[in-house]
Amino acid sequence: MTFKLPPLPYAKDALEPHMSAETLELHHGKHHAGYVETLNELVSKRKFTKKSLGEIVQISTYSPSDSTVFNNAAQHWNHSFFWRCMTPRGTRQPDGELMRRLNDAFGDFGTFKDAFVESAVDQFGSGWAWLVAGPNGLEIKTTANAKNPTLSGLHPLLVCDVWEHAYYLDYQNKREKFVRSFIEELVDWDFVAERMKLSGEGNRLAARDYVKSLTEFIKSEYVEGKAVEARDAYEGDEREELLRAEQEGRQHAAT
Ligand code: MN3
Repeated sequence: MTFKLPPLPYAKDALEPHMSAETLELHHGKHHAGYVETLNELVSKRKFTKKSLGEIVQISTYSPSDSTVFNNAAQHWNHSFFWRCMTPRGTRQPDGELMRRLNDAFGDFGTFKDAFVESAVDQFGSGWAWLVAGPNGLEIKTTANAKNPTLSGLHPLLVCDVWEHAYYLDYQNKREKFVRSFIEELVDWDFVAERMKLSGEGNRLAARDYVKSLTEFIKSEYVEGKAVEARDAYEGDEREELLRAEQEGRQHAAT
């Protein structure tokens, strides 16, 4: 599979003054494009040619010899997600179910925003600050370098890139000011709400698929074939006993 740099979902100058066209030009057009280019070079030479981006991220993370593949694949995933999290038509705050769940998890929206900024600032060195949905409800997580929360089975709803290349041109060393602008002015809360709906639907779909495949497996002749093979491996009295049990089982199933 050849990966492509996704186009930005807005014009390069659309996020000004909070994120400049110059930052997006370099961040999207050079940094992200570079990850995609390196990833394509690496996967063409390795065992990942038929895998999706999500699969490559999950598989390569466990393989020390594939750490460069992991870094470039995960950075492609993270950046593609990051661009979608922002909009020039920001609504400044979510509503409905998303707001209710943020209030449940953090007390109120202001407390959530402060906690998000604090976590992003506390992430030492390069990394990412996330809002995720998981078994404990909505939570803020940070990850270092290229890592992301899908590696721990969590469902990302929102991310802010806190590598220096994300903010140095516009905010210099003031990461806090950058993340504050991001959370106050740039977040596409409609996208975050869509992601949240998907996490519920995703779980239901996965559960439905699991039950379906299990039912098909049980109904398949494969299961019966294996039982017959196992029974025939016995000899003498033991085999007679198994045949009787099988006969009784069939009669029981028929009634
Ligand atoms: Mn970046």
